[in-house]
Amino acid sequence: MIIDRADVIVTSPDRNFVTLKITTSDGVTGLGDATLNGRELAVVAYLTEHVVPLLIGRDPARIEDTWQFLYRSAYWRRGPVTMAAIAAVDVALWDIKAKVAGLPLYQLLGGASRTGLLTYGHASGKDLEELFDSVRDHQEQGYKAIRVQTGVPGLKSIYGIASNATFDANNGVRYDHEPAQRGALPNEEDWDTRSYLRHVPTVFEAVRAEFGPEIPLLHDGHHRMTPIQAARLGKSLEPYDLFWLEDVTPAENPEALRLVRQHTTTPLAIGEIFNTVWDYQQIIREQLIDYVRSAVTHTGGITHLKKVLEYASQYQIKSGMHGPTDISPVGMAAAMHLGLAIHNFGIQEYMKHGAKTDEVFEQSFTFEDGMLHPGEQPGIGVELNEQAAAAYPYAQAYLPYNRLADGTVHDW
Ligand code: CS2
Ligand code: MG
Repeated sequence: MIIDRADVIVTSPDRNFVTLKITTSDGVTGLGDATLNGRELAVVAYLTEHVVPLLIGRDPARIEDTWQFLYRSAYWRRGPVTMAAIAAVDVALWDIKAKVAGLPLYQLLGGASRTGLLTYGHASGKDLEELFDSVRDHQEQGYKAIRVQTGVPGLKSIYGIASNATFDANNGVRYDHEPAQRGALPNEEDWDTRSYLRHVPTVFEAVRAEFGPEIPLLHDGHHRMTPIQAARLGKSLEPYDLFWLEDVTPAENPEALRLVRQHTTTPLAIGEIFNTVWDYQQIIREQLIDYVRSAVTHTGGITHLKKVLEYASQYQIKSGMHGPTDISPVGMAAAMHLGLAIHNFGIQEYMKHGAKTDEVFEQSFTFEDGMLHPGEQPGIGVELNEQAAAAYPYAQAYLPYNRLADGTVHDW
């Protein structure tokens, strides 16, 4: 059996997705997610022009060898585009190997280490009333853990608030916060860290008063604070016992987390914009994080993220895989198979996709009683309806960016 063909399929049901479909000479197919939000076409070009020609004729069973070949023969290593392209090939080959074995993928990764995957959903509101409604709505959907994002008085639009812009963009269907907005240019948003730092602790105080001490609560600082501001936020949120505080400060500077650790015991999650184990070496070795946030889609696939998580397990650091809507159902399924098999699973992010996306990606994974499960279908358990996909052509979309009151560009 050899790799006979590889197709790069771009579709935009509720948002843009890039999927690699590998087909073997025996007609077995495998899917891999290569969606890089707001830069989708860069990965399409990398795959189409530079990777697909190298795959034809290869033995699909040699996954590790193919990974090393694509990583080392490129000479130019790492980075979001390269590692999303390699991830798509990797997951598609694991999908094929599991189908050939007639087993759900998690069985090839060591079998199930748990009955299901604790999951968190995104509750948000520009004010407390809207936020409380959103928390209740997610609890009714079955979520046992809730990420809380809130509007900040004085700021027009802010990351993570579903009611901001997404309503109209989806024909009036309320849809979880979809950060990438369709259009020729990125939206500009405003930001002020001091008003945010004053406001967020009051919101968590109110949420705990309303919903009690047990429910696991998470918050995403979304890369916006300086190290000392991040330390202050972590400390001010300690009374509210967060499950984690995510991306408190831009991840490029691992030293920053030492200062944060000095001041707070609030658990820290980092890594959704990381692409390789080398991004994690220092912060894992120095015990500066508690959760690895990488997604399979952005970290070189199952082959590489499994190595990151095995390294993390030596430091009792757990997984907290990235699972927003810009990770396709293929990427989500891959994350679930890995999450079910590894020992150091922590929690899985899960933003539900829209109806059009569910039409394009036929999924066998389940979400019951707040737990995800990849299902028992051979492979990863997701198939692509190419006819439906063709009905939704690519639509340019960008993530927003921030400017401070004085016009300075700031982390979004
Ligand atoms: C976020 C994402 O879910 C999260 O934790 O950080 O929504 C992120 O903004 C998007 O994935 C960017 O594409
Ligand atoms: Mg995040």
